[in-house]
Amino acid sequence: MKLRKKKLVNRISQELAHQKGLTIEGASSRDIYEVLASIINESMEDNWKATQEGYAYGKYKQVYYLSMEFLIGRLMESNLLNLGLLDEAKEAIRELGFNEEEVFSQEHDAGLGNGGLGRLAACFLDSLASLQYPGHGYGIRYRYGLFEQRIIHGNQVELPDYWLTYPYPWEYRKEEDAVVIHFEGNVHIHEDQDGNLIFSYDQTNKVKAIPYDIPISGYQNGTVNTLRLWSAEAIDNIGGSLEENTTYYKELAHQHTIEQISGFLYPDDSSEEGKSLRLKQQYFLVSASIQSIVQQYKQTHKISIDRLHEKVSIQINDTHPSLGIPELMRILLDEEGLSWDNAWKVTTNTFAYTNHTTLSEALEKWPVATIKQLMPRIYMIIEEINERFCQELWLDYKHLRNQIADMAIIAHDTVHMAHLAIVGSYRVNGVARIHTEILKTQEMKYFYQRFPDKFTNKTNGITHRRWLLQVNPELSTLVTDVIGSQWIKRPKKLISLLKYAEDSSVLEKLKEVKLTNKQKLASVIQQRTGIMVDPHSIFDVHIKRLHEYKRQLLNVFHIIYLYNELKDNPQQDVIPRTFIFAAKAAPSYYMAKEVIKLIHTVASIVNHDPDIKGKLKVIFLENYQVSLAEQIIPAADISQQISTASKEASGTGNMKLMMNGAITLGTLDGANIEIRDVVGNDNMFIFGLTAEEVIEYYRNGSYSARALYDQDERIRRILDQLNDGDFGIHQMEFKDIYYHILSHNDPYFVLQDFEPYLEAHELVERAYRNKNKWLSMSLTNIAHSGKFSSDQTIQSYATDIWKLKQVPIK
Ligand code: 26V
Repeated sequence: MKLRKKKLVNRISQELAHQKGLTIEGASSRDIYEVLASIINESMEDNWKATQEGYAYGKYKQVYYLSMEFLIGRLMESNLLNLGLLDEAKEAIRELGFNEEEVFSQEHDAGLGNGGLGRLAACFLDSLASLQYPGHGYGIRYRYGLFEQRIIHGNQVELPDYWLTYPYPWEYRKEEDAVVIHFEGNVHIHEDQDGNLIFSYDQTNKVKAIPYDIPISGYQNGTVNTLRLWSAEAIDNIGGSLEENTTYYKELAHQHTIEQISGFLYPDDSSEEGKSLRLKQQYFLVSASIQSIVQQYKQTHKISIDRLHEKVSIQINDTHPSLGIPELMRILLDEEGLSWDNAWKVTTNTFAYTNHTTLSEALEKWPVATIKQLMPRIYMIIEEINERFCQELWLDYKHLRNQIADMAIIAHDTVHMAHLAIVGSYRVNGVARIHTEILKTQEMKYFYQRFPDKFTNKTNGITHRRWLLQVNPELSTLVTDVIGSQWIKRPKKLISLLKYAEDSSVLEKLKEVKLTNKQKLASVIQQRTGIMVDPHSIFDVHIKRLHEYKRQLLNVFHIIYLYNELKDNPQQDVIPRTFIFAAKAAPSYYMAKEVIKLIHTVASIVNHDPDIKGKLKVIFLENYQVSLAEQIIPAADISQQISTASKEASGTGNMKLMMNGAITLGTLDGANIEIRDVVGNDNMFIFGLTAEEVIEYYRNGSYSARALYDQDERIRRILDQLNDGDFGIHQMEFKDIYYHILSHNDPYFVLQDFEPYLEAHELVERAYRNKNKWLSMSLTNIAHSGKFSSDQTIQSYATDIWKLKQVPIK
């Protein structure tokens, strides 16, 4: 360790001089960051090459994970960790007179995702490499990631996230692997001598896709896989016709339009505007990726293209890349000359589809006209797929016409992407057990009846290397001291911690670790908000995208209730609580933004009220992103996972928080159910309606928010306070929330779950008073969290869906 640290210190000094002509004294944290990144890259290069050669030489089957989002966050620490150099690097940085956090935070988060779906993709890449599976990511190199959130007077304001101000050190532009994508144009059909139909296109708008490759290293195992992100560029350089000014400007405008394709990441947004650009992005991603996959297949395997599926699986992350299905068909039919039946066999044995939500507003549908105009040949293929599928259905379901209409890919001038994805894939998976069951019995029930073997569950997971080893070094050291270090490679070994659930010396150390982490977060909070919080208070954490179904509003109602109680009875003996929120709302999601404003308004009242005497604090940390989550999670006591049952497909924040010893306060939804399976009711706080009850309410329509308002005076008081403007700057400030709940009949059952939620909170407080019991619960959660490592999840995808072999690197 000493030696390697010394070497690193010397290397950094040398490279500073060599690359930048600087001495240590003259260097900034930025300089150290850049130089260290170049050293890390050099250490990965040989392994990256060896990994690619190994895959090609052994002709192993490869999996490609296609996703519109990869929320990878920062890479310096995880690369160091994987190279086995993290501790040495931290020491070297300190020895050079710098602060490691300052150096690591020079890296702008790569925020190329909205939330869970994008972060899952990033965790999967980590596990694929760490398990030595040949698995690569394909995505878009957006110039602007998810917006930066600022809060001004309690309101969310969105700023562009320009993350490429400084050169991004982890990417390699691969000019030689560029491909061309065709949009629009005309399709011509001819017959060859044998009477086969031949399709050709002209007058298309061509866009060049340039790949930027990012190395994805495995944990201390030599494997380095690739995340390939595509950037859109115009094909012809400007300047060919300088004499003619109009052409020059036209050309510039044209170039600008093309570059827009990889211009920015769309927020999860209900808005209709700019939709066709989003569709262009999707086709851009899949066309570039599939061309690249086919090229690599041809270079590696000297077998014919009709065996592609033996060597390639393509996983599509939600329906966003589902145009990959007709795109592969197009390549096989028009470029490789396969027959329809042959091409369809290959395609449907290559694609597998993961569904991440059952929210109807999030299920993708595109107008026929848009697809037809932007990608006419692709539309023809979708039409043919639909035609053949409906004919098949017709044979079996003549008597069930409605069912055919419900399953059609094209209906009412709309293309249903989920139907295309199911029909074109050999496996369809949900992301938690309950979610998969809901797909099978509700949302996709006809498809399940027709293709029962396609459907499978793959409960999500998170990489324990980033979410425990890297972000919580104090806890990791404690765990390793107690049970040894095997858990790092085999997360299920964490279960050995259970033996220490009653061991007071271990529990005492766990208490110290949590307190240290809470003190650290308290100082982050102080720096960012100016508010002092008490590290001995309960840190009650609710961090995720802001959405009505995630019910941040229920949390706020409870805070208002506690505030009211304390105002009525200031002498009450309560354990001080710090409620911590972080969440971005989609820019055009009005209700979500109102909730953000409400949190801030309640915070400013509660935090400044002298009667409260610090018994309650409400903190909202702005600009939630991976690096902020990494600071909050190790310090959490309570993990709020309170979605309306049946709505949260899985959740992954629940797993991260559990792994760091937080105790879940949650509904029986998503993966919370599977967390309960392992830790039991004694080690978490479960409350509220079940998914069956929620679905039944929707079905029979018997729910009445108004009745609850009339019956429960606590609820009435809170809602009236919103309507009367008690929490607003002006009267009726939050009347929209009030009306939304009462006149839309509280679609997410906030009022129905209010009382059970209060009771659960009382249990939390009671449990927290018994410190040893609490610590024992916390340790039990950590012990069981190995089940939710993405290593487990990837292992299951690899054996059941992809049929992959592990490839040790020489
Ligand atoms: C999209 C939209 C678009 C329209 C407006 C409402 C809305 C709401 C949500 C979404 C995102 C859907 C996809 C997604 O991010 N799903 C998340 O995937 C995670 C990984 O599987 C999973 O843990 C989360 O439960 C699930 O919400």
